[in-house]
Amino acid sequence: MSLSLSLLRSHLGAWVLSLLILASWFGVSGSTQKIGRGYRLVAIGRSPGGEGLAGVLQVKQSTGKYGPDIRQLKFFVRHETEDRLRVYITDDDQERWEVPYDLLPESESRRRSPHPPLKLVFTYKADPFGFTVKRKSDGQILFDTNAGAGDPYNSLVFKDQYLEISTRLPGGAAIYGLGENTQPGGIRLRPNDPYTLYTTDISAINLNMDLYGSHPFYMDLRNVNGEPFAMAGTSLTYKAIGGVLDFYFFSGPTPLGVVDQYTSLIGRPAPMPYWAFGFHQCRWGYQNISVVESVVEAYQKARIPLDVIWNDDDHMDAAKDFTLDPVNYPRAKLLAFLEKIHAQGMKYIVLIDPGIAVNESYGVFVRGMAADVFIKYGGKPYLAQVWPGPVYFPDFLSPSGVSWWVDEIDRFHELVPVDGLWIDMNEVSNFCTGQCEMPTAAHPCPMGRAPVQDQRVGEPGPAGFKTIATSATHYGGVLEYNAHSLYGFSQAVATRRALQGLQGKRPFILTRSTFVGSGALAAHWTGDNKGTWEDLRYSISTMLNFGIFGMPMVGSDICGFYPAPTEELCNRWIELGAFYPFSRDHSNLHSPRQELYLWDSVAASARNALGLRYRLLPYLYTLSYEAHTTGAPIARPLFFSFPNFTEAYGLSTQFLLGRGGDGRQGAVPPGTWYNLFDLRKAVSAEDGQYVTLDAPLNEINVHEARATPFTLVVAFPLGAAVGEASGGVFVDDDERPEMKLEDGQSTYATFYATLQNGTVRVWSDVAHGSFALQQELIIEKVTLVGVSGAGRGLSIEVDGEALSDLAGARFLELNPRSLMVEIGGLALPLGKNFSL
Ligand code: MIG
Repeated sequence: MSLSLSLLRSHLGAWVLSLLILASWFGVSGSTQKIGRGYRLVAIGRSPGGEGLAGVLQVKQSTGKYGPDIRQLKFFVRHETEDRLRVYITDDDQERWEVPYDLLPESESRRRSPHPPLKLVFTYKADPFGFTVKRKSDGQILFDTNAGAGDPYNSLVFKDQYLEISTRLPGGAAIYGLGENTQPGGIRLRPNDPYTLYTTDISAINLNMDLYGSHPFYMDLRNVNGEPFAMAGTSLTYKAIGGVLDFYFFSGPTPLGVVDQYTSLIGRPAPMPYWAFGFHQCRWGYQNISVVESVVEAYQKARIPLDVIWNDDDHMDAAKDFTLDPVNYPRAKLLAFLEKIHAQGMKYIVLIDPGIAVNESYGVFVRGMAADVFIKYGGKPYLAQVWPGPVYFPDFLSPSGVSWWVDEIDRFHELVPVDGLWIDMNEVSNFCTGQCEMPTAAHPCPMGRAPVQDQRVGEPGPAGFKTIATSATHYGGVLEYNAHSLYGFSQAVATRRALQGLQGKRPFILTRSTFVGSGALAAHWTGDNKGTWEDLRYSISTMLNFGIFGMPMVGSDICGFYPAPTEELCNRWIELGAFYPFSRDHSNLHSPRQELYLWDSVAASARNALGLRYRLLPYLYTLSYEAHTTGAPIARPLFFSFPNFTEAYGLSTQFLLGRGGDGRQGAVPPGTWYNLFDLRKAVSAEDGQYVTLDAPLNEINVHEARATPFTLVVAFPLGAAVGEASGGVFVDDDERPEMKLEDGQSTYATFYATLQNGTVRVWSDVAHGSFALQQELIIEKVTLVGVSGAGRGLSIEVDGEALSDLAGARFLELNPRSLMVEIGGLALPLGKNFSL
C-alpha cells in the first residue's frame, strides 16, 4: 500500500504559471485562435552571469490584429532553486513595465543559488520557437508551448498590448487555481471556461467572472491512472494585455510541495493572532454604539462564543476614513465599550475604504494633499466617487503615500484603539467610469460619463469600468493600465507596515482585493455573496482556491451578505462556517439582522458547531503555524491528502482541516473517519466510497479557548491490529509579531502513537518546552479510539518517571473489536515529554 502510494505521488505533476499584473485571460480549450505567426530562435547561449540560458527571438511574420508584433524578443531561463525554474521573455529593445518585485516580502529562496540535482529540465525548439519544462524524476512534461503536429504556428504572440502563449495539457487534465472567481462547477477548472483576472468590484454572486483578486497561478494534478503522456489536443491559453512573460515552474511533485515552493517565492502566509480564529460578528448598519453593545451582550446571553465585534462604515463621520460619527459613535462611549470588551479578551475591528473625501476641512485629506499622495490624471489628483462623494485615491506605490498612510493609521489608533483593520473597495472600486465630475447643484452625485457594458469575460474589453481610468498615473509615471490589479495588494503592504508599528503586536488585516503575495499580509473574505444554498456551496471552492493561492485565512459571509437567509439556511451555514479558517457573520445594510442568536435553532447549531471549533482552536492555530512555515493550506481539498483517490479530484463540497476531515454526505477517503462531535460514531472505507451521514443538531458545551486544558485524541483505524498516528500542537504568546519556534516564546509538541500486539504506546516529543511549562499548559485527558479490547492495563511516564496517581480510565465499546478509552483527570505538562 505505502509503496504504491509513493509511486502515485511521484507522478503528481504540479506547477505554477507566471506572476503577471495585467488583465489576463485564461482559457482551457481544444483549439486556439491564431493571432500571431510565432517566433524563431536566432541566438542562444549561457547568460552573462553564467547561471542559465539567454537567447534572442525574431518574429516570423508580423500580423495586424491587436497591433504590430514586437520584432525581436530576448529571454532567459534560470534554475532559481532546485525545484523552481524561471522563464522570462520580453522586448529586446525597450524596457517594459513589470511587477515591482520589491513589494513582495524578501523570500527565503529568492537569493539562494540552486544545488544539484535540479528537478526540472528546460528544452526548446528553434523554429518556430517553443519550449518544454519537464520533471526529471518521472519524465512528466509539465509545460509545452510547441504546436501540435500539422499546426504550422505555435502560440507565442508578443505585441505591445497583447501577449499570448499556450501550453498543451494531457487528456483529462485536473487543474486548479486561476482566481478570483466564483466557480459553480467547483474547484477543478473546466474546459472552455474563461478565467479573467483583473481586480474588479463586482459581487461574488457573478459566476465565472473576474472578481476582486488576481492570482495567475495554477496547479496541475496528474495520476498514473490517467493518460499522462497522451496530449489529447487540449490546451491552456494565456492572454495578457501588456507587461512581460515571466513564468515560474515548481516541480512539486505533491500538492503540499507545490504550495511550499510557491509560498517560499511569494511570501509565506501571514501569522495570525490566536483570537482571529475565534468567531467574528459584523454588519453593515449597526447604526450606533448602543446597538453594537447589545449585540455583544446578546451573544453572551445566548452562550454563543464571540471573540471579535466589527463595525462596517457606520462609525464614520459622513463615510470619511479615520473619523467617528460624533452623534452615533461618540468617542467617550466607544472607548468605554472597548475598555469593557478588551478586559474580556474580545477584539474590535473597523472598516476603511481607500477613497479619501475631497474636503478642505478634513485633516486626512489636507495632510494627503500636502504630502502629494494621490493618484494623478493630467497632472492633477484623479477624481472619483465613492461613499463620501468625491474622493481621491491614495497611491500606495508611492513612498510618501505609504508614510502618510502609516501616519494616519497611527493617529487613528490614538483616537480608537482598534485591534485590526478591514480594507474594502480596494480593486479599486469607483462609482463612476472615467474622470468623474465634481458634484454641482444640478447633479449632486454624478455617476460618470461613460456608461459601458462590462464585457470582460473571455475577451479584452473596457478595463477602466467603474475603477480608476487606465490612463491615470501612479508614482514614477506608472500607468494605472499596468498597475491596476496591484491596488489592494499595495494597500495591504502599507496597512501592515502601519499596524506592525503599533504596540509590537501581530497585525490582523482583512482585505477584499488580493494579488500574488497578499496572503503574507492579510486575511480575505469572499466578498458579497447571497443567502442561498448555491452560495453556501460556492464558498467552499473559493475558500479552497485561496488556500492554494497562499492565502489560507479565508471565509465567506456566514448566512449570506444579502438579502435574507432562511432559518434553515442559516443553521446549515453556521455549521459549515464554523469550520472556515476565518469565521464571520456579516450582512448588508438593507437586509434584516442575522446574528446567530436571533433564531433559537440557529443559536443551538452555533453553540454546537462553534463549540467544536473552539475545542479545535489549538489545532487550527497549529495549522496556521504550518501554513506560515510551509504554505500548507488550513482548509484543503481532499486530493491534498489522498492524491490517488481520483474520485475526489473535483470534489468541492467537502474539505479537510489539515489532514483531518469534515463532511456530510460524500466521499469517504480510505481509512477510518471519526465524527468529532461524537468519537463513537465513525465511518470506515477500504478504498474510498460515498456514504450518507446523519446530520442531527447535537448539543455541545462551549469551551473558552486556552482557558481549559488540552485533550489529546489518538485515533486508530477501527478494528485494526496495527496502526500508527501522529500529530502536533504549536503554542506561543499569540500576539507577538513573529510566529516561530524560539526558547521561552513558543513550544511545539509532536505526538506519536503506535498500536501493536494489543499494546498502545503514546508519547510526545517536545521542542522548546519552557514556554508551555511557564504557561502551565496541561493535557488533562487522553482519548484513544479504535483500540482493541484485550488487556486493560495502563501506565504513564513523564520524563521517565512513573505517574503513581493515575486517574481511572473509562473503557467504552465501539464495536465488538474496538474500544474507546478515555483517561481523564490527568495533568500532563504540555512542555514535557511523556509516554503512555
Ligand atoms: O459598496 O462597506 O463587500 O462587505 O459591507 C459596498 C459596505 C461596500 C462592500 C463589502 C461589504 C461591505 C460594504 N462594502
